[in-house]
Amino acid sequence: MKNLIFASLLALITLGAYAIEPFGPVPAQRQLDWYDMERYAFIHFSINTFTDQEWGQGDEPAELFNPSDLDCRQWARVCKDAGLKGIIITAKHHAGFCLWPSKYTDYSVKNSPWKNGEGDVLRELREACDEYGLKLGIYLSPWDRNRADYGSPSYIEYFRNQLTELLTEYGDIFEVWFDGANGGRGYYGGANENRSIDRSTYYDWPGTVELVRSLQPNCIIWNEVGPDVRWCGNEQGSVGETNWARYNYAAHIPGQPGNTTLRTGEIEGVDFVPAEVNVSIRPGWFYHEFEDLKVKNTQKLFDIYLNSVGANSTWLLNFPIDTKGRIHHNDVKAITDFNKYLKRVFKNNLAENADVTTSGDQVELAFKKPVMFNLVQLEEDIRQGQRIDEFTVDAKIDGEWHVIADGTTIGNKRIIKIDNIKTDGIRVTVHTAAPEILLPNVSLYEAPEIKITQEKEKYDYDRSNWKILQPTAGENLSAMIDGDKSTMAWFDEGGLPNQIVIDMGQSNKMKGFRYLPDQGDSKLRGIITNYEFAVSNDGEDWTTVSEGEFSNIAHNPLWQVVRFKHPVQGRYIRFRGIRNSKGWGDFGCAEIDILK
Ligand code: FUL
Repeated sequence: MKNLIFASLLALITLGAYAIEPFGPVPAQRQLDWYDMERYAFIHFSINTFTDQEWGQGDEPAELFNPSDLDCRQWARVCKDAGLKGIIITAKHHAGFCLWPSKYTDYSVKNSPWKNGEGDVLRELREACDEYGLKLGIYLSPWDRNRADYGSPSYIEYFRNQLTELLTEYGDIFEVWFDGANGGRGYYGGANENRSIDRSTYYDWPGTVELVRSLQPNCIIWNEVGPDVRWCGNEQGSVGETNWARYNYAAHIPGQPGNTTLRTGEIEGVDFVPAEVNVSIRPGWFYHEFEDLKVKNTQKLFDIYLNSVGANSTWLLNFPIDTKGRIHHNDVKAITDFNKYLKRVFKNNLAENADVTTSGDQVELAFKKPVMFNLVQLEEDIRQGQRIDEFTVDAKIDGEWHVIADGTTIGNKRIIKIDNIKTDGIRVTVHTAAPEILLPNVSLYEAPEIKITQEKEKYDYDRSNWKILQPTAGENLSAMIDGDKSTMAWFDEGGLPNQIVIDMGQSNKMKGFRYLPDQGDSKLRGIITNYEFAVSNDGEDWTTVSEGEFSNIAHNPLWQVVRFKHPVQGRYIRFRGIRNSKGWGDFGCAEIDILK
């Protein structure tokens, strides 16, 4: 018979009173503090903001960094008003440009026209965060496309010197974010070549972890697989339905393709490494004017909330800073509307006045009069380990129990959305392998319906007469122009480079093109990262109008929009894939489109 302990709805019982033994790995205080933050902001701002890119190459001149009206206080005010508890800023993104005047490089704000090179974005943000009572965190990209020595040991020293600057000169830092991305090619001080590093050894992460611990022991270290917090495995805004904070930190290397444990954690894990959900309020991480109308709405943001905070994670929500140096007013409106909605949803805990009884592995709530709800919130006390591996929620309808929700893990907080239901009572049954059953706190809410206007995908030209001339063999070829984002064309004959050639049936003016990669769950099939785009009037003589890279497409497989320097005219288009995200030979295309 297991001991039964119920962290009561009515009285706050501290674990201390029960002397519960730890079960499995337990969180450090810094991780509990981090869970409590629930929602905090990411800020993407760098040289890329001024070049309209997601990833800079590292050779963009520092002179381009010139916000006309930078205002970190606006960022802090927006975040504070929206209930966000901190801000993590891209102090250095992959292009290597530094938002603070680092003494270890010239590639920083000190060589930009902004404030005549006297400015320091980190300093201004620190002050703004202090003024608004927000915590400050730092994103420092390990991959650096500017540095000539990237790939050799001296770069690690450079990286750690910069980290030391950031952790000693800008006050308390609540989280450091070491992005795992490495796309190979870069400027690298003029070498302009491909550089791959051995992810398991090159960065010597244990050394960097030790450095952070010695400088700021309370700082959370985010790296793809931990040690304090792990990535949730995608950039779309959700973690797995099963989500353990238990994880085997030492068994994983950042950047392993197809690492599904990022989403689920590991029941057998010996380390406490919860997942964090990072997602942008717009499709991209950096600001692009063409995304001004693509800001996520309340419905989308609420879904993400349920799949992050409501799924035993926290939510790191990105705001791209625009060229003025501000959060765009559309994004401000979106987060403000969402926060208002969230407040309405969680205003009344409908379980508050219920009669609560517990027995064995069950907690039962009886209502004085029937209660209508559509959200069930369960909270596990995780201080001595995350224990529950299965739960069921039943509702009493006409005197009989019916299952209304079930699942696996609960963790810090689990919120389950169900259809509206009116009932006299509910019961929650849990299972754990631990010797004591720690019943979860139970709350119920009713989320008001959100009116959504479905945005329809728009195509500038009618594509119904387009003829696919190449490839001639492959799967579902017409899917690339069928307007259905969920279907895709796929071919691999001959390997990459390989191409799509289309006859549009008439000569069109083109300002650019768009490519949508595979939208399937596996996100593995033929995602093109490097391309060439050419046009022709006769299908024989071709002019290349654009070539380049689709940055971050593997993790964020969105529409890739390419605008040509000048509009071009032609009847035939040729989209050539040079490389894909796996280094394999296949080519996938959910849609291909041109811009008028
Ligand atoms: C990714 C990066 O490559 C993106 O540019 C962005 O910073 C995102 C948060 O992480 O891996």
